[in-house]
Amino acid sequence: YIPKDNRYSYQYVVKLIDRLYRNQQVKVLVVDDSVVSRKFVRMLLEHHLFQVIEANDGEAALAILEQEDDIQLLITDYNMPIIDGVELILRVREKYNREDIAIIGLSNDNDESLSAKFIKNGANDFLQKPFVHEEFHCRVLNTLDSLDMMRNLWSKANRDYLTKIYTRLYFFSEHNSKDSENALLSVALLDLDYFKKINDTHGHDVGDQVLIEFAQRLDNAFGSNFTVARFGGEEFVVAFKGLDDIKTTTLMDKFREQCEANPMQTTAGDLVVTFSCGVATRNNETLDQTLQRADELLYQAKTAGRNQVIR
Ligand code: GH3
Ligand code: MG
Ligand code: MG
Ligand code: MG
Repeated sequence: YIPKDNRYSYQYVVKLIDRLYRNQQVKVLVVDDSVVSRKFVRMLLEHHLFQVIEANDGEAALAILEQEDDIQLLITDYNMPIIDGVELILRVREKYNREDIAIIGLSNDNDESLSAKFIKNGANDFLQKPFVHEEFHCRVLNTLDSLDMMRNLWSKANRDYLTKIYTRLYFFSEHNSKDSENALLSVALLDLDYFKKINDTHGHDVGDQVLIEFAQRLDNAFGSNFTVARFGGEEFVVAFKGLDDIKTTTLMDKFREQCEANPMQTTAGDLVVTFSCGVATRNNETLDQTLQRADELLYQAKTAGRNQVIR
């Protein structure tokens, strides 16, 4: 697989070998109405160990995308019956962002504006047929590299580095959209009680252990049905979609009791950690305003003696 041509840099070859290992896990969907073209692209891809899936038209491609999870790259021809490659890309991009799937357009059409058309409508790259094999491989490699980079950046932005639960950014991107404005939503804002004392008494590292353990407990309790995020320092937030403040408070209070009853195991020994919580339901207002009200209730819970949930 290593190009014999010495014009390829050492770095390129290293990159190529590294990719060959990973390519075996990468699914590529090849869409072309011509069997010959499809088989040719398949052959090039399989030469680099990719998993290849074929579709002979746009509709079939859309159906495969529905069924197969995690197709990383879509390579599509332009001229096809019913829907052409550009139309296909438009439809794919309605559902899949650039961090979900990468797209390369192919065509032997002489239309000079075709590459711009493909790229403007959501393709990452375009190749004019016939092409040199090495160019095909270089472009596939570059496209997948940028997909990896994008996915990497997204997961860094969405997951908190210390606790691994969602970030505040993710929380807002999930629940701050216009179309979710009228849906029933309650938020619970949690703040650990006397957390500074844990840091001061046992050190920052033990404080970190508590944060990790607490985040894990919260995520285990609510993460599979609701959005659980770290809001900042030792503050956490849960979005209870479809629940009113009464149901939310009941759930949160049960969790509070469990927390109090189960000390956390740390390198400084078992520690009982409690939290205070404010619960508010969205009521014709922005998410910020709901959180503001939850924060006021949280403050009330603190002044009323901590270790309680107030709605
Ligand atoms: P209260 O019951 O009123 O909430 O008191 P508290 O001590 O929990 O509140 P305070 O806001 O005074 O302290 C929060 C502390 O959390 C201060 C900060 O140093 C610490 N903290 C914030 N982020 C981290 C972190 O990532 N790791 C550790 N170990 N500590 C953190
Ligand atoms: Mg065609
Ligand atoms: Mg705090
Ligand atoms: Mg606190």
